[in-house]
Amino acid sequence: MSSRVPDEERRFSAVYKIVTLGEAAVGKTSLVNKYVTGKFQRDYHRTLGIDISTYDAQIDDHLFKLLIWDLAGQDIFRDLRTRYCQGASGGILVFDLTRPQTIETIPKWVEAFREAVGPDPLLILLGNKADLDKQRKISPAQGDTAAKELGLFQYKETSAKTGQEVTTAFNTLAKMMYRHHTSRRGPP
Ligand code: G3D
Ligand code: MG
Repeated sequence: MSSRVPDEERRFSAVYKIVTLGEAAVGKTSLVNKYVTGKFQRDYHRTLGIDISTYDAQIDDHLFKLLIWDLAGQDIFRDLRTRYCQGASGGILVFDLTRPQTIETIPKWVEAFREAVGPDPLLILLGNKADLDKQRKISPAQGDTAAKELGLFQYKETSAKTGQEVTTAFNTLAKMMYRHHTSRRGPP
């Protein structure tokens, strides 16, 4: 007798769309790959379009279906950025700790998300490539301040290469989305 439960019979606590946001080559795709497969993906194809990874995340007592949207084209119009975010419950907002210019454009991604989703965005800010310690240009305090100024709920330093904080970051976001949606629904 197989213990495999068919997908349609599983009890999901919720299904969420998550978007990745941030400049080119900060590590968005690598972070998603690390989270969904546990492996660091070294193949980098500069393709255009959107990849959607579907991932069943068991977090504490809940099983969530996460639809992780990952946008390959970076230099996109404001209108497309907003449409990409539509229907998202949350997002990971990524910059590269070794390239200060990638944190400077974070506000425009937050604005696109707010425009599409609402004034209270469930975005987690990630300073990625924490393994490249010698090339680091952004301090933990600078990342923290940026997240606070933009009204984001948390800042974390990650590495898609070593796996540092990757699972924690996505799981924290999933838990925040769940808390947010259940508290908004109110008592039965
Ligand atoms: P993007 O999806 O944001 O455009 P990618 O970024 O995930 O494609 O990553 C861009 C490059 O950064 C890739 O290198 C990738 O291997 C590297 N990278 C991503 N995350 C990390 C990290 O945490 N640490 C280190 N050291 N490198 C990382 P290549 O050379 O393939 O272009
Ligand atoms: Mg990518």
